Amino acid sequence: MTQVVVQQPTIAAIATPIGQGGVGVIRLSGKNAYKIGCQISQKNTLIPRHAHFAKFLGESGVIDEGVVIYFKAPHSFTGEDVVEIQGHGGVVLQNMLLSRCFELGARQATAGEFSMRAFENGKIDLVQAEAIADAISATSMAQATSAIRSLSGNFSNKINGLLEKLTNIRLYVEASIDFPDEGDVDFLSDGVIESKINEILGQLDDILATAEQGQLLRDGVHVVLAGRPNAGKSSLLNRLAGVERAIVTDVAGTTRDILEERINLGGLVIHLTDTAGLRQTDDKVEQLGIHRAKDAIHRADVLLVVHDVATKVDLKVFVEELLGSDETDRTDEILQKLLVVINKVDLLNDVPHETFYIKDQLIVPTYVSCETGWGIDELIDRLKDKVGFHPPENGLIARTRHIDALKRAKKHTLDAKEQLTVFFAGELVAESLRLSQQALGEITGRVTADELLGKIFSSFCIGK
Ligand SMILES: Nc1nc2c(ncn2[C@@H]2O[C@H](COP(=O)(O)OP(=O)(O)OP(=O)(O)O)[C@@H](O)[C@H]2O)c(=O)[nH]1
Ligand SMILES: [Mg+2]
Repeated sequence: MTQVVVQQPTIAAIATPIGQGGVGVIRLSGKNAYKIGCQISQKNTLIPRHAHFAKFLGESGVIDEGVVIYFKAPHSFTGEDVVEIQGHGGVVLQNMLLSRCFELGARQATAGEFSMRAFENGKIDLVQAEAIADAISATSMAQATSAIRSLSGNFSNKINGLLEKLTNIRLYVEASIDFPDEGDVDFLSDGVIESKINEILGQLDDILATAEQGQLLRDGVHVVLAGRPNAGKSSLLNRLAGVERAIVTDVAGTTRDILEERINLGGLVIHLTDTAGLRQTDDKVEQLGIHRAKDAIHRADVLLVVHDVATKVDLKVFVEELLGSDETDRTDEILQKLLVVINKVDLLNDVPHETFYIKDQLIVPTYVSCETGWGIDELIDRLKDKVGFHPPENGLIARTRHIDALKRAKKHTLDAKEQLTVFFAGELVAESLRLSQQALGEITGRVTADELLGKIFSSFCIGK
């Protein structure tokens, strides 16, 4: 049976990047897309999925020539009638063609509106829609391939598999509530439900672990460099970035403002912030810089404290001072995200291996030389360990909202297990499993608030 799609008012947008290119594509979707496509390309009919060569006609003559393709509903990206007009990739030509589409009744598509329609018409689920945006904005190969795997349905299939299992257990539980005396078996205590719940918990943990890696892959981590003036913070940023991005001099207090650089460390994207060296100073500009540095330190996922191996100042004292200067006492929080780097080991004959304790935490510094590059690979490995970045072979892209929903699903499933094994409360088991299902359904969009949809699709580019 052919799916019936209610076609909405026609939208149009330039689907290729604005600029100069061999080809530029205008995309139309909606109830008049076919009619507008025929008018512009001067055709009486367009055969679905055929490339028709055409001269594109404007009000006062031919605008451009190229290829027009018609995708008949529901066999199109949006599920509606879609027409793609492929002309030359010039800004003026593309805008003239787009204006012509508007004259013929289409309106400008808003950001993500094509994908929103694809979602509404059941062509893709929410995870896949997000994966499109992530694939387009990917800045590393790992991000791109993971996004395409999510787009192909790998992530959605895992969620749908779990949803199906939850439905089955709910049926079993509901049956045991409705027919408590059926046969000789007491459904609630025969162990079947418990083992099925355990199976789901195991799978939830697996998906959660994959999703957490996927979120790290997508969003990266915020790493902040802090330390005394001249320790080599800016030199470390330059070394990790592979370009001379920050100014480096032997003048203490060189960096005044904070500077952020996005760096790809073998798949892990870090947003690295260089800061002003921390010291007592009367210089107004430097004071402001130090204030900003402290703000950045609190916002960091990982704090790299850089120390000059040759300085007389004791590193332990410095770190303790840094922690002590925090009025709100987030010492433990800062200790958690702390990595200590001792720089300039090229100035020594032997690299020391000193460790020390702050509170009860053992601090094992990483020794490096920003000048020669010695120890930098080890630092990168330790950074990855610190944030738990170990992406699996077939990773998937994921977002914070997915992880939040997975965690809620896990909590409700654990509740279900408790109601079953501790309280033997069949109704409450069923209710917790329903809540777990609801949380999982939010991921693919089976149960989703309109407000969330608006938020997701508005972050897309126009034309997608
Ligand atoms: N020998 C040696 N010198 C280094 C190394 N790394 C940095 N330096 C030198 O140390 C000095 C300070 O380096 P910066 O990177 O500007 O130090 P910073 O921590 O950013 O300093 P401020 O911006 O003033 O806080 C410069 O003269 C660098 O050339 C290193 O590994 N070995
Ligand atoms: Mg600096």
